[in-house]
Amino acid sequence: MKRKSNLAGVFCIGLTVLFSVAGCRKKSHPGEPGMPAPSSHFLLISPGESAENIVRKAARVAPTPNQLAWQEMEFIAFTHFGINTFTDREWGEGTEDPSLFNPAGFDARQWARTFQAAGMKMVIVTAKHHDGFCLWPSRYTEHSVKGSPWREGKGDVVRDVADACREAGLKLGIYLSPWDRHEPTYGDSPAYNEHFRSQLRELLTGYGEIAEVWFDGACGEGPNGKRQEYDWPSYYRVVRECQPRAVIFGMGPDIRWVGTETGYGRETEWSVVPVNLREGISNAAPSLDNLFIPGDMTAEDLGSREKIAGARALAWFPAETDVSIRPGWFYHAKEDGQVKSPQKLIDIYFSSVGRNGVLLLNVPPDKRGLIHENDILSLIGMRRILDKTFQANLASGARVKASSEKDGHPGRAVLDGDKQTYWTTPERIESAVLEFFMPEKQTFDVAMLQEEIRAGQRVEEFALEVWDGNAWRLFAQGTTIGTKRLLRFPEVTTERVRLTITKSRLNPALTAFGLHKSPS
Ligand code: FUL
Repeated sequence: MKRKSNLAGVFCIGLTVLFSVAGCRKKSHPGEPGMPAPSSHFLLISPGESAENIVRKAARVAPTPNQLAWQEMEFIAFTHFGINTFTDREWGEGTEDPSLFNPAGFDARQWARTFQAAGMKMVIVTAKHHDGFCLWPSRYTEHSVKGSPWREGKGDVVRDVADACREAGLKLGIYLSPWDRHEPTYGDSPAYNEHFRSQLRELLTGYGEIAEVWFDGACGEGPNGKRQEYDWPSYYRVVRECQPRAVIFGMGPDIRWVGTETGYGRETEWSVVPVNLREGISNAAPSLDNLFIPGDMTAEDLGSREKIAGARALAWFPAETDVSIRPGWFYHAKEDGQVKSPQKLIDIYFSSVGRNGVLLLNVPPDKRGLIHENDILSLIGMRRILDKTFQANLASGARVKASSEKDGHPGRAVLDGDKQTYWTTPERIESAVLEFFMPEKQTFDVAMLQEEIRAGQRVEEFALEVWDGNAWRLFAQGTTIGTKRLLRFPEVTTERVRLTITKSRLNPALTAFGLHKSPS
């Protein structure tokens, strides 16, 4: 997903937002005294609203249950696989002969085993990339596995991946490129939109539950020289109808592209951001899927107070950080020596999952139809480091003293390992301190914080300090927290730490705090 300027012509890029559903309702949240009920995942700002009011409203925008489930996955796999795997290209022309596709050792269970062992929770498969070649035997084109020698044209990659994922307890996502360089109707907008919806429906009805639908923004000129106008709202309707629990990425309204393909998200990553709406809407319960206009979400600052002050509408639109384990998205033998090392993957994990994003790591299967040994080694190496780092929360035995806590939401809730409990302060107390007294000295170099995002994303600035016997000494600080914030710093040894929330949009609510030691 990136801004493109190239061969086939002009590309419409974009991302953006929108939703409609009501905010999530859960017994310990809305309506509780002192804890403002989260509103919806989307809201309109009236002309003339004060900046202060907008900030408070923004802090109450909350994820939908689908978005929440997606955020909790944290780490997911992308598999770019298709005709490009056999032509050694990144973007096919659409003229490739399907007979080139022949992954003789194809084994989706090997993919699923690898991803499961790496701690990933979902696999997103490129059912159709820009070249139009379909990994499933679509009824709507001959340009697919049907025309390949693989399994004598009777194979179905999507089916095998779906079955293997189910067996391994992984969720399944689908990448279906709207840009199709093979399909003759592409560029004849109504006809191609119908074709695209048909393919989408095929995938969303034939393979069990689909948890994410990945819409890229690439939009090249068709062979007939005509530009395709994608009918996004009609695509969303197909997804909502066929897979009501799926989230729509990119050009859809549920999840945004983080804005880079490096694997590094923003230091300050807001899940609540301004969104563009079509004109002419009324304030009466608008259907956001219909109003959403994909837009450019690549700016460095998307959700600061300054940005939201001028917004017409705000939405919960969290970041997905996609990156490939190799230089390319597709497999190329010449890149076998350029697989990212476990240390590099760890750095990416801290800069994506640890910066309020979900990490979508691409691991492209090779010509055999298998995940390459080098990629497996890196993934396993990464997993070992993560497991060792996070196996124990060194703060877990601490006594917790809060500068302020609301009834039923004590400071120690951040250490109980229970996602359903959280610490919060009474309303209007927007800066607060949690002090941790550990029974004995601990040595750590990683801190982990999680906000109770079901109540919204609120924290704007925090600091971590250690008591050195005479005074407090700062050892780490950050801005946003969101779903998860990870910080690394030089080793600290102490039995006393304090966390200060210095700035928050509403009373802060934290569900977890951890101190960890990475393996040396
Ligand atoms: C981009 C595509 O053009 C690349 O080929 C790749 O699929 C990447 C994830 O998205 O926009």
